[in-house]
Amino acid sequence: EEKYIPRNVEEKWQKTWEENKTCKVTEDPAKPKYYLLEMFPYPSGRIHMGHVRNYSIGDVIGRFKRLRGFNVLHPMGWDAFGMPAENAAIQHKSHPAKWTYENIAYMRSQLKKMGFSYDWDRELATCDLDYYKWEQKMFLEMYGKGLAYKKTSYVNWCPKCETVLANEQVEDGACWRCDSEVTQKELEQWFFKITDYAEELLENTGKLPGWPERVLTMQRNWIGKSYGCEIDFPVEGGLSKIRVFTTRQDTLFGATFMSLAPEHPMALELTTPDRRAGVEAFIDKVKKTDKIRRTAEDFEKEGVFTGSYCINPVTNRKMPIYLANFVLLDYGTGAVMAVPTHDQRDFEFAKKYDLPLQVVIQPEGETLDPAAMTAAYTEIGTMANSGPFDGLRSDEAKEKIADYLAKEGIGIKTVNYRLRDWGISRQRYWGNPIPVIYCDICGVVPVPEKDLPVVLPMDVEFTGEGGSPLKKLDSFVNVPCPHCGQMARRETDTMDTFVQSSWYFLRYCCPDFAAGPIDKARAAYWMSVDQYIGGIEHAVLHLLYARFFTKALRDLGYVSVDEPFTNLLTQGMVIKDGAKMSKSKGNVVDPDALINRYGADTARLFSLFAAPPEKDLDWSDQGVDGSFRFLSRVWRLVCDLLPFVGKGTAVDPAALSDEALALRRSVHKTIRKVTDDIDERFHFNTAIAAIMELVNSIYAFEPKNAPENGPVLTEAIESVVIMLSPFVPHVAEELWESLGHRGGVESAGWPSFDPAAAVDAEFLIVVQVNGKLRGKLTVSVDATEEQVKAAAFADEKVKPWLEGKQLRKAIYVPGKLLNIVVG
Ligand code: ANZ
Ligand code: ZN
Repeated sequence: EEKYIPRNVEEKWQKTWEENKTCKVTEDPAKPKYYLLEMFPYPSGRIHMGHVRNYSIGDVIGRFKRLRGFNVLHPMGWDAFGMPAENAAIQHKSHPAKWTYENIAYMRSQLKKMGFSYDWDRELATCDLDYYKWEQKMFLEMYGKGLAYKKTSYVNWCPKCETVLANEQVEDGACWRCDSEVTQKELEQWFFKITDYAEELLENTGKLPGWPERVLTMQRNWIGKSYGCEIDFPVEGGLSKIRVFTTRQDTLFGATFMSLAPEHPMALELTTPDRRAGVEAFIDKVKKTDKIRRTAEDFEKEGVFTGSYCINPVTNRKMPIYLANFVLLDYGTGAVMAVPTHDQRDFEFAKKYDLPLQVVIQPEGETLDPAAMTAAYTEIGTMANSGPFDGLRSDEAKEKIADYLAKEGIGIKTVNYRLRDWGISRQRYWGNPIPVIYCDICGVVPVPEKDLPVVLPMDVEFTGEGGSPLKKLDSFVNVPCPHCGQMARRETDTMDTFVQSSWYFLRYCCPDFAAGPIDKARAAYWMSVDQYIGGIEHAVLHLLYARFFTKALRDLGYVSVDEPFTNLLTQGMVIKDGAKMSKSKGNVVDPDALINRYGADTARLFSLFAAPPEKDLDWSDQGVDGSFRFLSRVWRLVCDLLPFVGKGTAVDPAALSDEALALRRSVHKTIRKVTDDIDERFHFNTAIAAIMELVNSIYAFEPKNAPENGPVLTEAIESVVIMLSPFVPHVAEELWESLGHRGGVESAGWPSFDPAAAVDAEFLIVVQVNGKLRGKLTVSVDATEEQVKAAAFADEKVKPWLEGKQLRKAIYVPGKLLNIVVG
């Protein structure tokens, strides 16, 4: 063909790949495996540029590894349960299943148009019965091991939507969907005991060198391990004690009041009758505030006095007991010994309610006056007003005070984690039913394995009111107790969609396995994922849940690895006009339009060339155009070369002209650079730039029609085509075929780098001054006359003969001789 018409080329090759199942893989023990995974999309309706970028990055790696002889598992599927399907159903009077599967069909066709090298035989959607039924089985096994359990907890609740909201769905205290005021509601919820794995999850962050440090740090902070003490404070005039958790037992002598979470179980019993009304009103108010806001640094600290006191166990000082909005029930013990001189929140609180200040840590060479303090002193210093510990450095006193408390029976050393158990109950329809039944007689009864799966019924109504429609479906709710046969009620909550994304990478290993969720042998062959690619927004939740699930499934005997993802790449965003592409900003570029105008190869090339994967990609129409022009240029080059290439035999370096040697040198230097850039750094942009340069060198090379140059030109252009194939697979296949090959680029293998061919050739230049040999220079063959002269004038042996003389002329015989004439 004369002209590069992407549509023709792309349709042809996509059809060929589909028919031949080019990317289908099996567990071939003879080949090294490579498991490549990109985070699967939510089937929202259409793919966006973020997907194009994410999946193009993955596809380069996948195709590259295939060319290098790896058995590459590169699957794709759909994270298909979730809220938007339900909202769409309410809006369009449709069904979430219909909406979801239609979206999947369209988005699948879009991904196919991009030419991604997926093994489509392994495709799955998490809303497929054949997927979620296995999750129910695993849930029940986790329940059996105590890893899934039920407890009441406070949740964000929208009274209008009648549903629990995740913290991310609460915007300024209001429901993201209907804008009603969000309240806190006590609800029975199912939890996964991720806290059982807190220590291993934390420790293993040190064993993931292939993860970005930023993500590991975020996970460590999320797990939030603190070392400290639990200390008991006797309540004045009673038998009860208040237990606090502190990481700063060195400040114990400075604790002047007590702050409890408003939801603390002792709150009301500590409240004196005269204060009851005020305290109850305060508790009510705080319960309505979401926790993220409550703990924000700039959130106004507020509290209320209960009327009771406790006793500081080391100073015997009376401490008023307050309820404070910034103390959370579910961290530590829900009670804080307040040290206003050394904790900023306590300081602000004490100032507001005029509570006493006692300094117990003095800065180096200074004596703080509590009355003059404008902020808490939170650094290390010298202990003061602390009895036997005075004069010690505060960090050393920590250990000594902990020992002292233990000896006196006042406190114990503890470790505390910020990580909470994972609440998975959602009062929603479009999700995986939690397979339990509630019986008035037998209590919580797991659905017996023989009765699995609990099928999500299709015949429900979507009114948008009154919470989950499952609740109103009698045929679903009313079931006999599997234990005693009495009528009982089925759980109507479904699982958080993060549960499905916590093990989909395991199901990809064996998507057709009918005997259980995971075929151990096949999973053992593929796991762990060698390269995982996705957005940084999943740094904690998804990536932590998936790590937890892998460990839990390991302990249930399903997998043999400890960690799911060996290497993680977090790609940057796609931005346009300085902002993330989004509908609300109106700066969206639609992939379909791009493909129709330029073709998938251009879309891929641009998104790979414009920035390295981790960086944000700045959209540029000229950049897209440039990518298209480059591909056209390669196309033309191949057409131009067709008469001269493929005719000769192997390259014989001894028979080559200097120009041919130079071209060959460029070829092999480029192979080396592109290989390193792709394999080690994922610097696709610089790899592409190097290929572009090589294309320029081939254009410039002459004479193209000399028969002896055929082999070098063939090697050069074939290398270009193979090296381009991971980036722009369709056009590369087409050019490969037109160069006379059958069987696809992949069968060619990645070009190998010949170090000998890449070595810069050098010449020995003889330097004469006034006809006499005065020096010898070694210079690169590429050196210009100017460079040779400069080197000669700077040469230590030559220099003395030029000193104090007038330069008359310098005659250069390229590659041989420089004659300098001085007078
Ligand atoms: C006394 C103290 C004095 C504290 C001082 C700090 C500085 P991390 O490091 O995050 O674990 N705390 C304990 N439980 C709390 C709760 N449920 N809600 C809010 N705050 C709570 O934080 C531990 C510190 O956070 C503890 O140490 C406690 O305040 C507070 F100069 O105790 B500290
Ligand atoms: Zn029963």
